[in-house]
Amino acid sequence: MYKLLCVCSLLLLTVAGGSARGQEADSTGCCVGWVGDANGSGGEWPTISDISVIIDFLFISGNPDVIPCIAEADVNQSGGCEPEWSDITISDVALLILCSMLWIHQPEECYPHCLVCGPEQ
Ligand SMILES: [Ca+2]
Repeated sequence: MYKLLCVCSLLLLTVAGGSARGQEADSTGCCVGWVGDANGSGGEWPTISDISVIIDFLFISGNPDVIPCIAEADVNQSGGCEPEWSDITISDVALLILCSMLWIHQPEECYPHCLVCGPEQ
C-alpha cells in the first residue's frame, strides 16, 4: 500500500506538476519563503495541518477561508506567480505528503520557493 501511494503521488506530480514562472517572493507577499504553509500558521516546514486544510477545501467544506494564502497552498506552483483557487488540486496534497514521507531535512530540498510576478515584457 505504501509503495502504491508513492507511485500514485509521483504520477500525479508528473502529470500535473507546475513550473516556475516568476521570481522569488519578497516579504510583502502573502507567500513567504518556501510554499506549503497552507494553514497560515507560520514556519517553513509543512505539517499535517497544512495537508488537512487543503483536503478540507478540496473535498469536505469547499470553504476557501481555511486557506489564507493561495500561493502557499499551490505547492507545485501550477498557477505560477498568480495562482487561483482552481490551481489547488490533489497534486498539491500529494507533494506535501510525498515530501513528508521522504524525511527531507530542509524545505528547499523538496518545496519550491514562493514566486512573485516579474515586470511584463
Ligand atoms: Ca497546484
